[in-house]
Amino acid sequence: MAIDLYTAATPNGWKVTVMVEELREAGVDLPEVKLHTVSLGGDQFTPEFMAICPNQKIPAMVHDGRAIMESCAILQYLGETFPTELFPLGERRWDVIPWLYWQAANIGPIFGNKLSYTRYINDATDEQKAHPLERFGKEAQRLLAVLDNQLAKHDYLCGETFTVADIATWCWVRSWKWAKIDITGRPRVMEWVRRCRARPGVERGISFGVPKDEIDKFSQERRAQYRQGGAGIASNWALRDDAT
Ligand SMILES: N[C@@H](CCC(=O)N[C@@H](CS)C(=O)NCC(=O)O)C(=O)O
Repeated sequence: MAIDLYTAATPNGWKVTVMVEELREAGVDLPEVKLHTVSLGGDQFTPEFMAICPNQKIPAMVHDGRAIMESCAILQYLGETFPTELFPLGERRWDVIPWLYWQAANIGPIFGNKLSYTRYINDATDEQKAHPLERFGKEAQRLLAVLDNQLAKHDYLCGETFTVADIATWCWVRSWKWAKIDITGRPRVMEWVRRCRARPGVERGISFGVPKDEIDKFSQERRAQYRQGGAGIASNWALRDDAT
């Protein structure tokens, strides 16, 4: 049965397109993957999308009649349904699952907030932004130190093999320049960013929704587009306080 993936060209969206391509690289004979682009200008709030994702955010997926939201839950579902080293089963899975939660609870929100205050929120003064920028910037550095400690022990986040935890974390950390989170003082993290980027499955996954020559560096036009889209989601005036 086909997999229906509802997504957009964002870090959380790319996690799943990378996973799909990595599964293919690992030799998995995946069913057809139908990609549905969700315009974050409002499609996330439609009743049709909320039937799949009550949380009103991409990515979401439907497979075998089951709808799944939350990028890391989707990674786990795909990992368990199509077993490979990307999501080890048995005891070894406990090397990976905590780091998948770590990404969802830490890297995503902190890097996302740092990015929003750096690039997208345009209804606050510089003075108002100073405190959250400092807070999320410092916490991002602490998380990078945690990542760095892991990479001192092995080539990837959870051991010597690339797993869903690398996919989830890398999709955020690779945008360090856009979020203005400096990783240059951490050569091991820089090298891991490069090591993951060199994988053909990763390259194909992050190509989703992006012109080939802009995979690693957005054009001015793309920057403006992301700034506009980001502001439409991030600024207080755009936030909704209902879920209807
Ligand atoms: N914890 C969620 C976060 C998903 C998320 O924040 N998605 C963003 C795009 S990266 C989104 O859909 N934003 C739309 C909105 O906030 O209205 C996950 O990992 O799937």
